[in-house]
Amino acid sequence: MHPFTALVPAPVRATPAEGEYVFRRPQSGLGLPIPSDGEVRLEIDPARPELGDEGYELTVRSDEIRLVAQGEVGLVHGAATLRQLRGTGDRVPAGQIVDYPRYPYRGLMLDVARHFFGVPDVLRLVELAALFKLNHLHLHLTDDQGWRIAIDAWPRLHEYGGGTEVGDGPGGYYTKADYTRIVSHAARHGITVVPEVDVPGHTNAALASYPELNADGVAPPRYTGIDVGFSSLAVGTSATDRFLDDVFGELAAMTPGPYLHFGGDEVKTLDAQEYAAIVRQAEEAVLRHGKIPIGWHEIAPARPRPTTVLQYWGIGRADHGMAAATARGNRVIMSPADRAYLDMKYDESSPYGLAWAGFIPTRAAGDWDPQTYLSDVDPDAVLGIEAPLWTETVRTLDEAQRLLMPRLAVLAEVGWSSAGARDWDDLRARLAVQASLWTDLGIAFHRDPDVFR
Ligand code: TNX
Repeated sequence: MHPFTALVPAPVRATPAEGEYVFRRPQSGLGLPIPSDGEVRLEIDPARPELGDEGYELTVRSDEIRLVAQGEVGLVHGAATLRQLRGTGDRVPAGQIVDYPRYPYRGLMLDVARHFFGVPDVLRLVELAALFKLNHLHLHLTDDQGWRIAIDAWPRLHEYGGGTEVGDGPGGYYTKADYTRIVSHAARHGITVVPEVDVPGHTNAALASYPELNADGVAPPRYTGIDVGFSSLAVGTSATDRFLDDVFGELAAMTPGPYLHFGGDEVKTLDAQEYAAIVRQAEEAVLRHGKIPIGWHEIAPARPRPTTVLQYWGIGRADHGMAAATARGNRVIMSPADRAYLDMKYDESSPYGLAWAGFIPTRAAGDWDPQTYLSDVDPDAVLGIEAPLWTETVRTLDEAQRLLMPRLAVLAEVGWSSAGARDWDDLRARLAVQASLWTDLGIAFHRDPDVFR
């Protein structure tokens, strides 16, 4: 297979030419974001509108490699392409690639609440995401089982609420310095961090830390099981008011990216009015601190503002109010659980993962179109896609990688490459070529028998 035709995601246009470039220096590791060894000529040219914010033009000749983009992020994506082209060797075939994404939002979500993942693991996953040109890392920072981010005004959240996880592990949390390290590593890889503090449900770790956040004023014990839906912040109290304002305020202050996710999913203990009231309060708190709110699709009936982004996680094409919401102006990030939930098992033999949305073999992860998965949603309202990795059953980086790979690469292609271009036999062949690079880089992956025959 010619390396130009083995890229994942597939580029917009790739034109091979005669000859090849031979690298003078060996490359170890991912070598992203941007090659700094002087072997690649980098050019920022703001007068290339056809490339957009994230596109790039890569030209390889026997005497030179040249990468042009309108900005840094385009150079980073071009570097990812070059890394894949080079693979495990020291040469790249000549020719030109012009490339840009289909959707502006292409994300990976990591649940660090059910099981905690330390900074080095997160940095590694940033590099993995960047190899496939993803541009957002959504960190699910809080849940019933643990609170993972230091909040100065409410220190027991992380000091006490951070001390558990699913099972009997020690949990953990990120200091503000840790979080900043993640944000800057991500930025160097063209990735924007989207922090999520999930409210009003999935809050047992907070409720256990501060009695005044509970409707009855009594702190429950900490929780290490995997049930959902049983916890909620008290509605309409001054403590909840202060909590939302302080937490989203501090989170906004440490987050350079435009988005802040406030959750909103799976609340079973509030009635519709109470739920709508607290969702709007959370939304206002995010807006007050200058960020664009994102919420899970359950917030749609609470009539969020049109600027608020909804994250769809339904299955079987159930609409969950998305058609109406997009008609009102809301935009949607598509994470259909039967395609994009990478915590689902591949098949019955997967040693970890859940199966409530069905098995997701690698092929199924690529077998959908974000534009038409929900038939009544305005196609222009689709901001992009995100692949969530929930970690109820996932404890280590190795396990995380085996659930992600190769499906993360496939979902990255769903978000980047044009619709209709995807043919399973072709994609499978490209994944098989890329897998030797993954092995070389120490990236663990699942040997899905459909892909690796
Ligand atoms: C649903 S997706 C949840 C999570 C679970 C996940 C497990 C969503 C917004 N809520 O709390 O971890 O399923 O697959």
